Amino acid sequence: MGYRVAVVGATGAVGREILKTLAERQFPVDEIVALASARSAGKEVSFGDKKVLKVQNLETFDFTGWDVALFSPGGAVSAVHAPRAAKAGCIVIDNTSHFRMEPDVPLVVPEVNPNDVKKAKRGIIANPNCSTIQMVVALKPLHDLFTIKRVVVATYQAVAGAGKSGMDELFNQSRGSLVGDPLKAEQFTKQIAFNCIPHIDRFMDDGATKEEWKMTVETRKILDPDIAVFATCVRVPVFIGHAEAISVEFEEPVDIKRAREALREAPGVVLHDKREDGGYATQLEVVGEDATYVSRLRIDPTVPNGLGFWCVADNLRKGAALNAVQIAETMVALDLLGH
Ligand code: 11C
Repeated sequence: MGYRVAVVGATGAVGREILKTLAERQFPVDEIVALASARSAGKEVSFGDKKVLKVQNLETFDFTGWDVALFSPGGAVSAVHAPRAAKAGCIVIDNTSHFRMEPDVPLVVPEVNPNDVKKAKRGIIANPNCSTIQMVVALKPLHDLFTIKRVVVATYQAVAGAGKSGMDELFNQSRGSLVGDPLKAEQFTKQIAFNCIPHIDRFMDDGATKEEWKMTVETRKILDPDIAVFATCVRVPVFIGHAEAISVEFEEPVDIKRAREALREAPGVVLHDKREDGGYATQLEVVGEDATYVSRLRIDPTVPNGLGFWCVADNLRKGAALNAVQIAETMVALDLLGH
């Protein structure tokens, strides 16, 4: 049996990646519709190699009879149209930050808390922030072994996290600085070409940015409310792929051999850690990959029960589209989708 599937925000970078991922993973689709703002209605988007979909207007679309909608249109649009779709009986998987911290909306990473999809009382499931997703995928097997107390993380986040305009700005500034053209900073607060900016999303009252706050509160909601997280989120001149340097303090003593074995076995994780020149994963190498890569695993002797590692993933894929599609797959496996 197949499903009637809507993709909302279908012309954006994540929307296109969702369509590609649904086709690649052969999600059981009976009918598929691509939706976006009135401005984009009539444009064409690809679904797999053979099919082209004409984008329809989200504003006037009736979700009655549709099984699942994967949303990535921006928070303000999801705020209006996700509840409208859910009310019509269509399960919503929302990629924006709008509903994530609402208590009756599960926040799901299928490798970590798959059964939380059963708690979708309002018919909405939230997809976490990209930098949180890859971190909790890597932390989960370690938490199961030694119980995490505290995490300190510094991120190295690609401009794709800021959408197509972020990628255009890095391209134009890089080109401009090499050929002597004037540089304009529009999307980012400072020049991003050949630079790193310790600022993603808006500032909060305590001096953290909202991206840093998201990493804290989302990790606690998905993995364990007792874990303390201190994050510093940095935008770097990389087009696609987020990297993170993660230091963890555990309740129990750490056995590095067991940590390695657990990471090797963990779903969604590839341990790529050879302790030699080039024996680690970098952003450029994981573009288009599904897994979260863990490298540079080592004991941190500066704290009791400490472990540090480097973690890399494709932020558009595991950080957004793939995780959303995996949530839909989880619902299919649990027989929670369809009428
Ligand atoms: C970035 N992580 O890299 C952001 C993008 O809450 O879904 C995703 C924002 C979100 O800029």
